[in-house]
Amino acid sequence: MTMLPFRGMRRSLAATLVAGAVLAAPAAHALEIKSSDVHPMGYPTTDAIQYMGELLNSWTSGRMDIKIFHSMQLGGEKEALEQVQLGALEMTRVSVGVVGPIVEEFNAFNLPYFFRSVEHMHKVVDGEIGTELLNKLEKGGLIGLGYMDAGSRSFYNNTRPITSIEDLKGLKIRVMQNPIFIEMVNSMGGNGLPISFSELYTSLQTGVVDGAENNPPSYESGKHYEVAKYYTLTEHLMVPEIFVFSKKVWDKLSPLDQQLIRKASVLAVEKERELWAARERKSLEAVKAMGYQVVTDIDKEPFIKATEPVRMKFGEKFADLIKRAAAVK
Ligand code: BDP
Repeated sequence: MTMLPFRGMRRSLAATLVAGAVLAAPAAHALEIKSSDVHPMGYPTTDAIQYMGELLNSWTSGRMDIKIFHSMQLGGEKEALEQVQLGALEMTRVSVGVVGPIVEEFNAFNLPYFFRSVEHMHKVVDGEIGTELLNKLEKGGLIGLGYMDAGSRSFYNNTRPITSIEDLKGLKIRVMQNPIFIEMVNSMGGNGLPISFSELYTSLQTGVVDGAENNPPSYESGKHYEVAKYYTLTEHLMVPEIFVFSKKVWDKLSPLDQQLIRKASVLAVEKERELWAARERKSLEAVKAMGYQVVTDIDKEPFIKATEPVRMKFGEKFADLIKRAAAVK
């Protein structure tokens, strides 16, 4: 049996789990976990979930596996979450951006200019607060398995390069389906329009919107530069990714299978973060190399100032949570 590596301290626990899983294999049910993602294979999130499937497969001698429905085969993220809540789909990887409407505390992570740095974000999501929020997902029919990286989101459009906040004025900007992002864009002078990621390319192409906002890997991987050629590093959001399991299905799994999935999730997060760091560096370079214009030198202060009312309004309800997150050093 080929065994994939376990890391450090967790080795003995994982080895015990594996030994148990192998012994239990004949009696236990086969489990094919269907998991969706809007990104294609080769993207950090899809590759990390594939790795998770390989681990599960190896640990259970093929009894458990993950089948990935990538590239929006199952539509957008709102729909995927609904399917997972219903138990029609076992798992999905989505942006925390679309989780706010299910568990509103997640909107703390969706506030513009909230996290100070990637390190700060990691400390918050990997610490007490992150776990607390993952646990809250249960009331929405979801089991939170972990947070992956997604860098910072910036604006891009097909009308003009954004060199100051004034350039955003009047631009129709697609946002993820969550009211907080509509108000965020409006506060900066644009018009925020909530549209599913699965309809974004066409919306840009047909001029339903003038632009959108996302991290460099999504801009590059989705070929959005073809239809929105000006990218500006406003870095106004640092929204993590999340992957969730259906509580309906989870509750029927043996404690051992649940442990195996949890264990593989931890390793999938590590894998995604490694892949992310490399991909993020490459994406903007790739776009620039194709001759597209990227504005990197931008004064963020006016953007931070303009979005203050959004942080006030949406942050009011969980002021305590926000204070605790801000205090994380
Ligand atoms: C990307 C996220 C993806 C979201 C997408 C979006 O990886 O989960 O669906 O943004 O803007 O960065 O909808």
